[in-house]
Amino acid sequence: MPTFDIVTIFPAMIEQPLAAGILGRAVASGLLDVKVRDLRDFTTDRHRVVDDVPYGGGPGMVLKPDPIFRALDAIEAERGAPLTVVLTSPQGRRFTQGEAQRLSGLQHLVLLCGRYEGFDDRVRERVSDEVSIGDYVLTGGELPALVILDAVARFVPGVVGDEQSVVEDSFSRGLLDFPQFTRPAEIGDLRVPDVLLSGNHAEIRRWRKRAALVRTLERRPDLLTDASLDEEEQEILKELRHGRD
Ligand code: JAH
Repeated sequence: MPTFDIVTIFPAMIEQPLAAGILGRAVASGLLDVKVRDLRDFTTDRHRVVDDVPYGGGPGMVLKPDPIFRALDAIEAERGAPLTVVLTSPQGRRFTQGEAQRLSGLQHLVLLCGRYEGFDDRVRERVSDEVSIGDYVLTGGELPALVILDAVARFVPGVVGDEQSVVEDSFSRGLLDFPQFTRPAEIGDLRVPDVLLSGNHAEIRRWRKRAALVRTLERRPDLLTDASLDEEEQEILKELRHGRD
């Protein structure tokens, strides 16, 4: 289980979400070790300045490298080596479920939250992984850091109550989830599929496999290239594709 250090100029953006829900419980119970570090605590000037104008001119400000280097040195002195330093930016490799699982096996993760026009590029000398959570621009790296923390923490034993749901998670299998229903069996004219009320567990399993494949084929056919399908699923997929083209 990795330790987590999150370096940010807005600690409250990280602390507030970490006080609630499944992550909140995991932090409170000591299952997750997360420290939020205020980048301004690693400045040395009276005004605790973290940014400066870009060399070469242009709009906006750039995060100064020295407070970040001092933060990383302090974290390494406290946690020990090796640190894995993750930076989120639109320039990074796409963050995936597989990437989350890989990071969950490391010792010490540091998430650097960018702001403004980004980091002085020399910071990348100390960065192990530059990742993007999607192709859009945000106001800073705090939300992506929370996304990464959440996705990685789910792999820490005990964080998610039902261990089975982590390994059977749709993305771990490479398919979208099948549709879920709960009571009542009828609401207005909307009915739960009969098969789910039948008690026939073999039929239910097969219906769910088919429904997951239908969804994946319709919404995310790109996932099917890498999906690990059992024999029954391969057969259902062949049948579904035959009906389409
Ligand atoms: C924006 C620092 N992958 C999405 C993503 C990640 C980080 C940022 N934007 C989008 C960002 C401004 C400053 C980071």
